[in-house]
Amino acid sequence: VDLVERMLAGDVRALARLITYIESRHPELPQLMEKAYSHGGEAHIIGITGPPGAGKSTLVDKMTMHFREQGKRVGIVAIDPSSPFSGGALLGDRIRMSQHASDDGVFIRSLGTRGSHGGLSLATREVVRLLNSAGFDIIVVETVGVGQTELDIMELADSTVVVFVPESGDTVQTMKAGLTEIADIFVVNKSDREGASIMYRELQLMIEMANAKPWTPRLLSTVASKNEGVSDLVEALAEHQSFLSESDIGQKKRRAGNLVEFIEILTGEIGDRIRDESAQDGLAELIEQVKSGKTNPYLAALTVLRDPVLLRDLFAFDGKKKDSD
Ligand SMILES: Nc1nc2c(ncn2[C@@H]2O[C@H](COP(=O)(O)OP(=O)(O)OP(=O)(O)O)[C@@H](O)[C@H]2O)c(=O)[nH]1
Ligand SMILES: [Mg+2]
Repeated sequence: VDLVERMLAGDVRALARLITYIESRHPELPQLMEKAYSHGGEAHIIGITGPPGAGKSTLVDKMTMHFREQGKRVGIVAIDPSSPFSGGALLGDRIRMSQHASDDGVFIRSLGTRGSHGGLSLATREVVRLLNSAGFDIIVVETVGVGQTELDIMELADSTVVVFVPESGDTVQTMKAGLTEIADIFVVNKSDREGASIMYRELQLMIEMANAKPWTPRLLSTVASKNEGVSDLVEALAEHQSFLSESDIGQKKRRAGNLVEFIEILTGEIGDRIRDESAQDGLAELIEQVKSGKTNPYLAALTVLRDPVLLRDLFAFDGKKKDSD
């Protein structure tokens, strides 16, 4: 029985192994992913982002408790775009160490940038897809930061939660435009701290000014460490999920996401092919010229796009690339 079949049958170790394949861009990944894809799940994909130390993992931990009470299986992917580490070293720790560690209805994994040739955003998409195929009902993607990378990664979520703390006023100022576009729910965590109500009002004003329709972003206060306000968050997420299925927004998001995924897979594969030193003849020559600076990369790209033979070589795929690592 192969890895995908074992994963589909609920084998968590097979799932973990497949995620390692994603990180190392294993040569057989496209075929394996293709197989996993034919078992599409219907998970609610939740993105959660915010500044370092805002309490995201603590929130996810408490949310997971609520979801488990509802009998839902939860997959959690913690992403740190600045970390080369993976496999659960950093972000996942807070959750890993908690009560969920021994619960087989909860799967936790961290992703760093290591080996993610195709980009962290594609790797994340693929991991989420695997968790979906493996039958998790809720998939949470935690990323640290509120920069462009995080916003890109969050595109794959059905519902996006942006977490702030009383001291993140400056972040809100600099991120204003981007935030209202991606956040479905704003959370002011650490509301037990001074300045929480100022932060709350600032966000409230921003939401009112943005006047977003048909979904007006929700605004909630939480004290994650004390499990306060977390059930409201879980409820708001369920509301947003219903909104998505009742309006055509959910479908539009998925359509756009599917297209991005297709483009990322294809460009990722082409990139791998080019890095792979087994490229033949004309293509290998061109690659060498680009590397050495004899041909400028734009000219090289145009050359490939205009030359049916080079294009054919580039796309010729036998599924057995040499390992480029
Ligand atoms: N006072 C207070 N502390 C909190 C609250 N929520 C979390 N914390 C604490 O804040 C610290 C950071 O919490 P994490 O959950 O690791 O935060 P994070 O956003 O996941 O951090 P990174 O993943 O490193 O960006 C921990 O010491 C938590 O115990 C809260 O509501 N109030
Ligand atoms: Mg964290």
